[in-house]
Amino acid sequence: MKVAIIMGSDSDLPVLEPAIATLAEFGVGAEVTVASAHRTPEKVREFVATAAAGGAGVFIAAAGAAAHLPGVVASFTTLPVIGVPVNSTSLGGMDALLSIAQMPPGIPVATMAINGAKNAALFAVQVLATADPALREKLAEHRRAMAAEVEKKAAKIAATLGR
Ligand code: RP5
Repeated sequence: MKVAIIMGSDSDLPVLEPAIATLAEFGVGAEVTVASAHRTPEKVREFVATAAAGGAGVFIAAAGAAAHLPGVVASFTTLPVIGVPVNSTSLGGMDALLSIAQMPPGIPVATMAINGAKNAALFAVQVLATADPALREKLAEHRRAMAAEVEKKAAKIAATLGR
């Protein structure tokens, strides 16, 4: 397992699914759990310690509302923590975004966009790729594929408009 994913509730899972799928696409092992900074703080501490001891190189932590989970995860490890604010309240995820992004100096969390789970996975792969040339090549290929998709769309629109 290279990436440890922790979410505050099972209700966050649909938001995290693109991250899980993206890591699988890159062949990066992931362990996924539900643990809450407020409701099961001891479980959070244990999961972080076990994942770090088990070879995780980076954490993805996702939560909604007053989202303390990514900061709490970061408090237990010096491994990089990527935070995903989840849109799960009437504030549309702004509450979680600010809770995660506005970490006081000393314990950073790399904050993604609201519901930005796919980028969290890509960022995790980029972190791991700093020490893994094969992963770097997979990232380069992924970008080439995205560029080819854009060109395909441009060609389709040009054909539709007859230009
Ligand atoms: C947060 O509260 C969770 O991360 C979730 O986004 C939100 C709602 O949790 P549930 O009430 O669905 O368990 O802690």
